[in-house]
Amino acid sequence: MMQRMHILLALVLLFFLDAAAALAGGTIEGMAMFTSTPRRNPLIQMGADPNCQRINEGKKVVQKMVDIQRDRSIDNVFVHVLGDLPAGSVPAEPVVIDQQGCIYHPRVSAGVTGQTLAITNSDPTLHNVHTKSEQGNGFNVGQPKAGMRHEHTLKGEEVMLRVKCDVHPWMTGFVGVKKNPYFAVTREGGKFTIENVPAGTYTVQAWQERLGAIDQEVTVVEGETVTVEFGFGPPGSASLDEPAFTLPVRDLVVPYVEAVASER
Ligand SMILES: [Cu+2]
Repeated sequence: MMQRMHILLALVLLFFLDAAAALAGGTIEGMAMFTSTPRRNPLIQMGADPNCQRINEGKKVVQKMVDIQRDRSIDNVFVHVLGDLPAGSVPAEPVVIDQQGCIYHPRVSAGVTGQTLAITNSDPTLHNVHTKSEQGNGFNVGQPKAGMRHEHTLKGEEVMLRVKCDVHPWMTGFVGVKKNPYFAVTREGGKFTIENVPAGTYTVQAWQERLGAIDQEVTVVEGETVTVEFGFGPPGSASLDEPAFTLPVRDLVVPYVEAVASER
């Protein structure tokens, strides 16, 4: 009798676990690709700060305005689901941007409102972290030593919050700030995954600092994975009128994949 009860209980438990999994929604995964002829990203001249130059001795540091890979996939693209979605809980772990070699790592990151954005300095030189925001995400902090850390609680939604350094004009970073957790940044071959999305039809947007933003309609089915590919053309061809970050045209030279491959 007792044994039968146990089996029954186990079955009931299994039923509820199944139901919980089903309520977890669906998954959106995919890639960001460059569909045109890649151009070489410009090299950064760090002569303005001998410390930065010394840290990067013997290295060629590239301004990765388009973080294109050999297979033309694009990393550091911010992908997010548009519309009103449930906020969910705020992750305890911060979004971390490290200043290393006088560059922001990662160049593009993302977090939810209420989450901590931590900026750390791994360089033995002065950085001045400066953001401008009308959504409460503005701050301006000097970090003269390695090991320093500044924390900011992300306040309002913002696509995108730009991070700059007043000492080193080439330093550029972006943070996507959203109220809900349905976003990702493409990594390791332009790939992204957004999990536990409530079933429904959405507009999903992929944002790239120079190539603009692309919207695609996506239908998420409970318990299933939908795949979406974002194909970016050259600057100016996507829906964003102006690139968020502009360098002089003379810096954008040398077409072809070989050039892209050689800087990696
Ligand atoms: Cu700096």
